[in-house]
Amino acid sequence: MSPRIFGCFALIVLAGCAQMAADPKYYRRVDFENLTENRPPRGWGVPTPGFEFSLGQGKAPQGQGYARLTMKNAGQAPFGNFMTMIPAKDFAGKRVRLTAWIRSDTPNTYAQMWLRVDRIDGLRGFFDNMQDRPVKHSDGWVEAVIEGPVDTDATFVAIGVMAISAGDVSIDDLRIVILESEN
Ligand SMILES: [Ca+2]
Repeated sequence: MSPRIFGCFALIVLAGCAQMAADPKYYRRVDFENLTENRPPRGWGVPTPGFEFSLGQGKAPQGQGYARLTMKNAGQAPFGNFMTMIPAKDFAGKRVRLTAWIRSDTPNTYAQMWLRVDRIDGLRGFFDNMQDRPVKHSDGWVEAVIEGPVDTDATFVAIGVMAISAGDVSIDDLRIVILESEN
């Protein structure tokens, strides 16, 4: 994804993350329960041509609802992305842990969660996109975890889930926990 797309998306997201369900254990949580429209929760988006967001209902890792990132038009992008950007001011200088249930719904498609720390002046902080441990179709639902440091000069923490190699993935119960500083 180009920096320009990320930049535009940040403007959309600034006010949006408050819509994630309140839970004292989590800084943010989105569990896809009690949603009725096939569009991303407020503050989230699918900025990838050829991919769409929809709601799944039924047997889910958490509750009855989950999210689906679905490829509608093949060949428009090498991967699809469901993502948001969270202002980092509340937890700069600490560690963050992102957890979610993810599943590849299509053979030869990988589901990969990711987290990227953006710093001032375009500098890049911690980044993990599960390149070394993609979730395969045969794995079923997998609880993915990414944990890393948030720099003291961090501006945003971008998080998301990708469908790699043109296919569909499902997502449920994204949770963010802020951990104490390493120091
Ligand atoms: Ca759920």
